[in-house]
Amino acid sequence: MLISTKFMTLERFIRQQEEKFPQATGEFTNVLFALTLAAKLVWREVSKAGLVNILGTTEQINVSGDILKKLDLFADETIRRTMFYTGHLCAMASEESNGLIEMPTKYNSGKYVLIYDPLDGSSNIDANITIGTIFSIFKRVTSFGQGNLDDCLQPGYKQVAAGYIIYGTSTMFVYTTGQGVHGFTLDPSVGEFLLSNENIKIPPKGKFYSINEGNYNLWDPKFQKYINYLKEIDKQSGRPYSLRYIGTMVGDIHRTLLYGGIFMYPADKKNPNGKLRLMYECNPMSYIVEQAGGRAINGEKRILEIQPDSLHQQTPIFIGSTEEVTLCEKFLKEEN
Ligand code: AHM
Ligand code: MG
Repeated sequence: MLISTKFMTLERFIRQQEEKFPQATGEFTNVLFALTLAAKLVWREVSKAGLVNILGTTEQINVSGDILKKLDLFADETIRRTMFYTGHLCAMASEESNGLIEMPTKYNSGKYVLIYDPLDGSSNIDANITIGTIFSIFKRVTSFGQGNLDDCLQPGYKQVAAGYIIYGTSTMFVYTTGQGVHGFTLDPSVGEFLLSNENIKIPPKGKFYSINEGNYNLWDPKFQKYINYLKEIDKQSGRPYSLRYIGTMVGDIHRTLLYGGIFMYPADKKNPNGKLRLMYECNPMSYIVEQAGGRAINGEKRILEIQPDSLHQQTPIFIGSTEEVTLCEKFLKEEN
């Protein structure tokens, strides 16, 4: 029978993926369903951010007397509340919280762990520039009851799903469960994410590099040499590359995924361990990029192989098209 994919909703797609695993209990599917709801709730607020006065301080009062929240705190709370009651999670951690999120007792003994960055690119919120939500899901390692830090601090290759929601010219939900990367675009008129980019593959090469080049003087000379190389004029090797930098990791990596190239946040004199967070940002984005056929390293090894020791740990990251990351790696290892 021919199955139509014309109106393949995200929920239908998730369900069809689940059917490939006869042993599936539906718990994982329900976690993903809850995430799609959280995404729509956050999108609703993000899309009216310019209309209602919810930007700025956390404690503004709106016309109806409600206390208004900053958008990133709103997103954090929305995701937390939506995910609390699935009953399928045992632990949650958010970039906005210091330690593990305290979960309601009746609902904290599920099989899965959710780690998320509620609103990435927070410095762009007030300027109507692309922002995003990132999530990462692990299976618990402890056997029962409430989850703990051991359940969270697993290397990225153990993720069972990862994804992001990008609030840009349109809103997209992009995710992987280890069977390729799939993108869904929100049709706001019906409130559904519809399949728009099935099985995304990152081009093996790309002419864009993406980095905060203002930090140039804080970088290691080997890395400076690599960036200088990208800017040299040499028609044959396609140089100079073009620079693109939004300052929202989700947006910069989404572009890299579709057009090819490399996104980097290296270590520097100010941030000796890099700036971006392994658990909330680098692991999920690396899982997605690898699933799309790209690479993600910290300069020495795969991001996904780093054994985390704390929730908020940072790491340098070089991520994108395979050939671009490999070229960067050569400079970092001074093989050039
Ligand atoms: P955030 O989670 O507080 O928004 O910070 C992370 C962001 C990334 O999205 C982005 O890639 C990076 O910080 C930009 O940093 P910089 O302003 O140093 O270039
Ligand atoms: Mg972030």
